[in-house]
This record gives sequence, C-alpha cells and structure tokens, in this order.
Amino acid sequence: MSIDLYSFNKSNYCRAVLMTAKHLDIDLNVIEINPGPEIWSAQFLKVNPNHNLPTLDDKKFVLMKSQAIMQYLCNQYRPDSTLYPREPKARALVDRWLNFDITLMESSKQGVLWKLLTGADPPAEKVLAFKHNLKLFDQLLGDNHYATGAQHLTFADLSLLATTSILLAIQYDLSDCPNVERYLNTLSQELPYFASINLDPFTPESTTEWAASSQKYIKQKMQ
Ligand SMILES: N[C@@H](CCC(=O)N[C@@H](CS)C(=O)NCC(=O)O)C(=O)O
Repeated sequence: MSIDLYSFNKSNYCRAVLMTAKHLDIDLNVIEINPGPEIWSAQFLKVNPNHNLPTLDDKKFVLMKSQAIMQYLCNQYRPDSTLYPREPKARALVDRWLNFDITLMESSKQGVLWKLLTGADPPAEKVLAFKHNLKLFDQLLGDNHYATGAQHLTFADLSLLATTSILLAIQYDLSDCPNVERYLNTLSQELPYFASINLDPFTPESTTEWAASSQKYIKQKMQ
C-alpha cells in the first residue's frame, strides 16, 4: 500500500513536504488537488474534514500540517537522518526556524502574494511587515550556508526554501537582502530536486491560470 500525499504543486507547504520525501528517498503517491472547489469534494472531506493541503494518508494514518508531516516522515521512516537532528540543541534550532518560517510565509502571503491571489493591492502595512520579516531573515541567516549554521541541511532549510523560492519565481528584487539572495541561489543549485519542485510549477501560463482561479474562488466565497 502506498503513502498518499494530497498536494497542490504551487503551495509552499506542499513543496516543503515533497522536498523532504525526495531528500529522504521516500516514495509518495502524489494526488494533485486544486485548493479551490476540489478541496470541498465529499471524497477529500472524508479524508480530511479540515480540507487543507498537504494531507498525508499513510495506510489510514491521516496527518495534516506540513511541518508535522515532515517530522513524521523522518521519525517514522528515516529516524537517523540529520534533516531533523536528535541532539536537543540542534533540534531546537531547527524548530525555531520552522516557527520563524510560519511568520515569514504568512506575511509573504499577505504582503507579496496578495495581489496574485485576490487581484487587490495588499495593504501598505502588510507590504512593510513582509519587508521587515525578510530583512530579519537576512540578518538571522548571516553567512550561514544552511539556516541553522550546521554543516548539513535540515527541515528548516526545506521549509524556508519552499517559502522564499516563490520570490525567485516572481523575480522579486532581493538586493536589500544579500544573504537571502545568496542562500537561495546556492541551495537552489545544490539540491538536485529544487528546480523541478519549486520553479517548474510557476510557468507564466500556469501562474496566470492559478491567479485567475484563485481570484474567482475568493470572489465566490465572499458572495
Ligand atoms: N499550516 C498549514 C497550512 C496549509 C494551507 O494553508 N494550505 C492551503 C494550500 S497552500 C490550503 O489547503 N488552503 C485551503 C483551505 O485551507 O481550505 C500547513 O503547514 O500545512
């Protein structure tokens, strides 16, 4: 029996899980779902009444929330992987970055992706909040090759890369954040699965299609 992942290829949360599975060499049966009306189908609601993506179904063990899924895949199938180190301080640094990434992603959604997802300009204070968080990311990252400062990749990197790679896809000006720019450029070259998971889903045509369907869905929900 396969491990099913209900996923949407443009979602940062889903891309973080997909990179984790690739890195850990775990085979997933990916079921692509559009987070519009499709997530309200009776079939999907039966699997996840909370109707969000990613959702993992490992032989009837159903799990949502990307970070929990990443941790589960590692703990269950590759407990010795350095992606989620066991040593408490090393693990705490990963967990701290994962928490920081939630803030970064939320502010990116409201300050950068807003226009694309809703068709409306984001409020100025949301744009400022995103810029502030990105700058903070730049400062916290410093010269580190990997986010935690360890000599190896961790979940923190996969989550942060999934969040910030959208900035590469939309050619966001990163000149104010040289550490983030270097980090993204270096790791996007280093990780063999990076481009296919994080960049390929954002062709101009499919991004336009995504924006149109998201804006239509949001309009319908607000009526
Ligand atoms: N914190 C959650 C966020 C998941 C999330 O917001 N997923 C979006 C797709 S990017 C979704 O499914 N939205 C539709 C919905 O929640 O109804 C995670 O880490 O998995």
